[in-house]
Amino acid sequence: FLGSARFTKETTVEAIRECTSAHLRFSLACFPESATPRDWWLATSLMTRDFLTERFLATQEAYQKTQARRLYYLSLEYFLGRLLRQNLLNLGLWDLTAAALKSLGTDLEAVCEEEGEMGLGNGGLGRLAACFLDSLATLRLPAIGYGIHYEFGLFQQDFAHGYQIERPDDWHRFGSPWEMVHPERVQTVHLYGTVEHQEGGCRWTDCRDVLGLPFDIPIAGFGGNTVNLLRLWSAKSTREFDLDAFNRGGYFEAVGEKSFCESITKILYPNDKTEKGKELRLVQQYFFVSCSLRDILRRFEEEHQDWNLLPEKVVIHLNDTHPAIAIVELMRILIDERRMEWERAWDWITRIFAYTNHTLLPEALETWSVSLFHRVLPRHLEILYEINRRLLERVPGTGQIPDGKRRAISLIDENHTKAVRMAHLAVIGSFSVNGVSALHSELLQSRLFPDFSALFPGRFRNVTNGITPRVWLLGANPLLASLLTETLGEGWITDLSGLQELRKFIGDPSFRERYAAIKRANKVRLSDCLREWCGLTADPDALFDVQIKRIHEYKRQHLNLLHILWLYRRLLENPSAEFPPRLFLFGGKAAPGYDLAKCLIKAINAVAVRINSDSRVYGRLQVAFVPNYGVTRASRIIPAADLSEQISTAGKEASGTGNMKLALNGAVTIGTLDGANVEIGEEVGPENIFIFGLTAEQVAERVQEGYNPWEIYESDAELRAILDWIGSGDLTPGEPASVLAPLRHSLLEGGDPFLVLADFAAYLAAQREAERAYRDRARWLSMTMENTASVGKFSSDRSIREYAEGIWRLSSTPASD
Ligand code: DL6
Repeated sequence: FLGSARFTKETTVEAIRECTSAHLRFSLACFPESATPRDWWLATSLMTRDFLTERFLATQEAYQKTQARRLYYLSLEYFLGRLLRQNLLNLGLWDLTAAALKSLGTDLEAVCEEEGEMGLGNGGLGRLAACFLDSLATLRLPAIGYGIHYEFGLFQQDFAHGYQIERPDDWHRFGSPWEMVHPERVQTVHLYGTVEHQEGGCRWTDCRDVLGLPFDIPIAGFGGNTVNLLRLWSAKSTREFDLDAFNRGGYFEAVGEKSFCESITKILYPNDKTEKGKELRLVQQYFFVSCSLRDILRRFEEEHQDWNLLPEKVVIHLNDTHPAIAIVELMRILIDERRMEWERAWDWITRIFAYTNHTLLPEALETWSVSLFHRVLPRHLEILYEINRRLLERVPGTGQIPDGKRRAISLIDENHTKAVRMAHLAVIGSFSVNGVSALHSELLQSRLFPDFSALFPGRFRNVTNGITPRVWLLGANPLLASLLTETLGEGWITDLSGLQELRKFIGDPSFRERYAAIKRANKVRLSDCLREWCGLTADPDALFDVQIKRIHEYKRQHLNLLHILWLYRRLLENPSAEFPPRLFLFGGKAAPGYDLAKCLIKAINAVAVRINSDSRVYGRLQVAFVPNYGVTRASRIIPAADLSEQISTAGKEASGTGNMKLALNGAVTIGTLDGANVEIGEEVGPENIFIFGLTAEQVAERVQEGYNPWEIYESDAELRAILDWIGSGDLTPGEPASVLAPLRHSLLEGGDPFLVLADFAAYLAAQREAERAYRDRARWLSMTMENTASVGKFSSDRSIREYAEGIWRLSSTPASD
């Protein structure tokens, strides 16, 4: 409905109004007078999509004309959040649209609130993929993201009596204005079956076939020149309905195949670290990888006559091991379908694939039992064995029995039941393997893959994660964004290192006052939200101490909780103790099957109820657990935070990206030397961060020596009292005393696997230091401004530039205006 209006600098309010009104009338069949807020959101989104589509076509034309080398980013997760605000900001149409809607009697901010979020991801990994898509388009890089069109995203979280309740996330129930379905690009995927070896090749037969239907979502870069594509596959049955079975009287049999197929993309697995041995998960992975590879090859062949150009024109990135089966699938296509020689095919593979590892946690390293793998992908298992045979040939060994090294690097783990190690496959099939922070990349080589690192020197590197400033500053913190633009110009939006210039203003009283007023306003805004989200009346002048992330033992929400209880006890013992008023704010979901994480949620909620209703600490201490934490709530919380809790056990958090978002918005970090905290510390300087606790090396040493949490328990009376209190049942009146006992148990009898007690004293000291700094208002303000000014490195534009130049060899390919 754009009519003659095109996306240019001259796009007018009038054009936007007409296009929105036309969608209201012709796409939604409704009159403006009777339009609901949702109708306005839909019409505004469809108007925005028209502009996106116009730029999308121009972008694809530019890529095709230049026959650009393309990146194909494979990720099982994309945590996009809401899209309307971000698309309008990136297209530069926010103000015009606000004016257009106002003239139609509607408020754009309110319209944006109508949007649900696209939660097709668990946490950091999926959100990183979303930030990367934004940066790829902003840097005008020829790229396509591929993933799964889950019918249900990450579960919605509620609390009942402090316990986590999960509800399905039915985000797609009424469709989405952002996507376009392309039935003409459907792909067929084969699963199960058997392999027949014949002369001249082999046949994979008797398979179950599933269709992959693509849903396309446009991804706008900032400035609107480039709009890239995110293609998400939805599984459909080849036979919607078996009429013969139905006629025989079997209704369920008649729809059985359909429901099997559709179950494949029904739901995002809600676990962010482990998902062992689930057949459906392996099927999900293979399904989206197979659809994507066929689509990639089709695109290549439409553009190029010469098949030999494939490794020159195509680079495929594996976002963690989830899509690593792509290595074997492409190998199968090359040798079985394209009849290439093994050596040549493998040479191509190791020029096409690159892999990012996102975790060192052993339980998160994917393996598939050989028997399951064989059942689902029999031909792939054969190929995998051959890849392994050739790999092991490279390692000196003795006869048939693999020596320690061969065992260590083998694609097959023979220690328990035989299992395929997907991380090993990803490493040997890729020309580049990277970790996501300097520390993590170093540990990847020294601890996780020492043998591969010796075998393939030069393959390993680091690319520290980043976040997009368009979402996490321009979109989430409009007041600060305006101040920055007014002070420094717009450059920071695409070159975040430009924030360094802010240092010149840190001593300027009027700038300081404005910066402080913005933080205060954001805290007031969050306080309003907290009333709505959890019925809490927060004090905007309290220190907002924020820990927002998935609930996991290694992230140590319990360390935070122990400190809260310590503070509570202190205040009760000594009501005149000098502490600034504090609000401790938590947000995050626990995997539904992760009992201890759920117990932690219950514990935090129980402590919140106790403290918030205790008049003795009224006005001094509050605790809030924001339910259903996701991208949308994060963008309200982050701009209002004072202190950012990044307190994982050193060596366990690969990078973290919440740490970057919070620092950029002026929160000061209290954290361990883990993941990207190390680099944040280097950028902001030791005087602007509170670092505490054991280093990764010291953690390893303590464990090696035989760490015993009971020794700390015995020697620290205060800590002992807190742990016993948690185990006593006193915090959960009316419920069995055992409700929170697992928490105490894990820290003592359970051996405290994440060394919470070992870091407790150091954490306490760092907290006291943070309070001292906060009470000195001038010092604190300088610290927060220093944080904003210093973290330009953590823009995802910088990460993507490093990938594009150092790994993908991609060139910026602008579309014509
Ligand atoms: O790289 C993105 C993000 C990191 O910032 C987190 O530190 C890391 O925990 C997370 N990793 C995962 C791994 N899941 N699996 N597999 O989510 O990646």
